[in-house]
Amino acid sequence: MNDSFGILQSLKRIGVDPQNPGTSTGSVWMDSGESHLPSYSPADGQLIGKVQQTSAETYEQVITQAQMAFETWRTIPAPQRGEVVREIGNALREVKADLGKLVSYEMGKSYQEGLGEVQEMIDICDFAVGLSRQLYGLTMHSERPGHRMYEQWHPLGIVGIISAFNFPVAVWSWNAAIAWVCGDVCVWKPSEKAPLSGIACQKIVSGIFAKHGMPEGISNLIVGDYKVGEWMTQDTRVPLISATGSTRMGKIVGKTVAERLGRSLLELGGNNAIIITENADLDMAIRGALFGAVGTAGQRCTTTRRLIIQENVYEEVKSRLASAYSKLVIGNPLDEKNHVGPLIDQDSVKNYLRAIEKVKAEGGKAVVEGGVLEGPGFESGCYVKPAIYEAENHFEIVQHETFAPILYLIKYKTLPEAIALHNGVPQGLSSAIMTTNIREAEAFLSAAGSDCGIANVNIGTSGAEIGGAFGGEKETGGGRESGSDSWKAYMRRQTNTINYSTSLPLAQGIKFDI
Ligand code: UN1
Repeated sequence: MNDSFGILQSLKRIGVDPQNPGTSTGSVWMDSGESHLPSYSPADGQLIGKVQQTSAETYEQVITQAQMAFETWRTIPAPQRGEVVREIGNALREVKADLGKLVSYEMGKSYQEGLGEVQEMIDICDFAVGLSRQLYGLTMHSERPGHRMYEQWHPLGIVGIISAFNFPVAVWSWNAAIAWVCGDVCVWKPSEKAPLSGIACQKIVSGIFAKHGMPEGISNLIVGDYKVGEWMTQDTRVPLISATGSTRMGKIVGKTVAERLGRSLLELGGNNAIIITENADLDMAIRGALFGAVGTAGQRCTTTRRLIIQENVYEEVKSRLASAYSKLVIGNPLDEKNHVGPLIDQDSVKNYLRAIEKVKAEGGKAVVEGGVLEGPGFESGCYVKPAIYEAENHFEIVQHETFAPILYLIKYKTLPEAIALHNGVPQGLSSAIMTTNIREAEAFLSAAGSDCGIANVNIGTSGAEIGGAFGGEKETGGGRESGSDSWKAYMRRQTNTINYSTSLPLAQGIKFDI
């Protein structure tokens, strides 16, 4: 391959071979006998490498090893588990440039965003290290004399992680770093659209576990399509499935896991909006909307898809956005002069084109017309123009998440109307209001305001920090990952009552004398 950006060197430094097994319990990589999944870069259409898919048999071996590893890992004090995660964070610091480049090349986001994604991994490791000394339970006052009551949090077991192509490494790390300090072991199925990034992470962490003399099976990798995912979602030996992806996928995963009364943590589609009021600082509003809508080529679950704009500033916002869009440079994501890279693949380009056709058929008007780019530099066929359409919130296409840089402009008169439009979609991930008016800001954040899991003031919808709980309501699935007390999803709670008296009084004052 033509390697002007030094990808081969980066792969080599991380230890990723162009032809890799995809099934691993850590240092051990298994030959499954299955076919290889090719990974093409959307940046230039070239084949980066191939990853062998997991077979039913090697899946069994992974789960058996993970169960065994759990028996050891859960007995290691949490702060010592944190120590291992600290070193994982340090290893990531060392490979940040190489891993960031691989993510950028395999997935198509800009190199800056690739680095940002690895930074999120480092940050969550730091967070998890601190957390390893803070897995607090409450103490309660027993109603009985001579009794003590408290709760403690125990590890769950195997955590199955299904991640999406758009954050091919960070979302795994939000789950894995937290799960590990909690005493769980992880089985990760990375997106089949970015399997090499998964291989790279497994190579990076397995060395650290081995160095600490930890058993094989604390970090496991399986590769394949939905069928491989299904083995995990149906498997009662996997008490928690954390899945990130489309709402369609989440409904299937949620149902399958619920049928066996397992737990699922779902982080699904968003249809995120920014309300721009007449009191907004428009410089900030334009900047926030621009990055929110075109960053990662519109392929974040937190991407800004709708702008709900007060009528007095509508025309100004529209024309300033159009002028900002005209300055966007689209091209190879590894070239730092470019702002916008490609979509993940040609199917995604088709979805983008279908959405544009649809919004126009429903009466939408182009402010910045979309289209597919052709010619030198765009050979992969995955580069599209970020587009803007004036639309109405009830349009069928506006109600859907299209994973592409398409922004819809919607006009409003009053704030209650704006909030109703804002909440009038099936998804509920991220949201923002741009205003310098404290009444408007607080109304948006109130119980009667945004119905999303994330609600911001004067910043865009994307780019959440790892310290907060990440996730959303309604069709976004309800799960929370990453910061705050999200760790509780990865543990089981146990209430303990201890009688240190010499009698056995019953609760609720019940007498049972014989
Ligand atoms: C995702 O798109 O699945 O808030 C995650 C953000 C990033 C994470 C996005 N920190 O945009």
